[in-house]
Amino acid sequence: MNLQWYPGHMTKARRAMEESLKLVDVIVEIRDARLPYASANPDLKKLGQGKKRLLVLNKADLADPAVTAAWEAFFRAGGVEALSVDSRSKNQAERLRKQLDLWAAEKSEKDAKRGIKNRPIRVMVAGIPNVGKSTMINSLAGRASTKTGDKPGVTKGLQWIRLSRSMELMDTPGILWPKFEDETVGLHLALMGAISQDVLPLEELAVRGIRLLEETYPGVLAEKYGLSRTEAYEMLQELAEKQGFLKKGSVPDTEAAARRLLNDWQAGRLGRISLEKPEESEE
Ligand SMILES: Nc1nc2c(ncn2[C@@H]2O[C@H](COP(=O)(O)OP(=O)(O)OP(=O)(O)O)[C@@H](O)[C@H]2O)c(=O)[nH]1
Ligand SMILES: [Mg+2]
Repeated sequence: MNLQWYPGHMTKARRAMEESLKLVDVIVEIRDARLPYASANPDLKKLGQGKKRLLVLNKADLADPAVTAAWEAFFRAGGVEALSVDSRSKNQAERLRKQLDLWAAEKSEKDAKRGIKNRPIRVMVAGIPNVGKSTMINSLAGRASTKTGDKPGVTKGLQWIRLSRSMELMDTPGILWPKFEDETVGLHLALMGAISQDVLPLEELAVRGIRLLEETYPGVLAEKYGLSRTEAYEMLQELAEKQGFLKKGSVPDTEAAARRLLNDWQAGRLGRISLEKPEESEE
């Protein structure tokens, strides 16, 4: 699998983010709780050196709760503040707000000691495409202050949002690194819709997804769709037949089946599934 995907707006966004980093006190890195390893942006760790860093495992409502708890423990053991949330929920966003408020208060105290006029704490919200950055900001702000959408690449430029007199947030476009050296990373991102699915033939993506599911959550597809086959491509054909996705001459439309399967999976209709466990990855 050779995924080369780096739209022009990302190159621009990355440069603009590097520039703005000088102004920022805190980086909130949003990752997908279902794939905390693949959804990390290696750039951010580098760019964020010397700043406070908060790791958010978002879309936790779609991830396996036991696995998410293990990830939180894993990050905290490594000295990283980590929180898992469903960022569509205002209540859950509040937990994040508490941590940010704490840092804002610390900063204000420090500024006072040094006799500097206190300015609001500036927080950059960053992460890969479609992970929920804008949604998180809207929940924190209590209003639709930035555009969200169920596809990668919705936010195109940097945008400051004032939360209160003591805090400003910056929404950023999702960025990825130009090339996936690690094939599994690309596969996991494509499966969860973080990168455009056009980069791979849909059926190939679904077949690989089925194999992963069968390894980690065996029987989940048989149960959901009433499948009896066990080979991945045959399962896709059977799914097409069951759903009535047929082409001319009653040939199963495996592409339509693949689309259905991936949509169901991404939307959580196969249950709460995590693709990555901490012991299999390094931070
Ligand atoms: N189930 C679930 N869906 C979420 C959560 N957070 C965001 N979403 C959905 O994920 C999709 C992407 O959300 P956005 O906030 O636009 O993502 P983004 O990271 O700003 O994306 P870009 O601007 O394209 O980089 C939207 O359909 C949201 O409703 C969450 O915690 N749980
Ligand atoms: Mg956005």
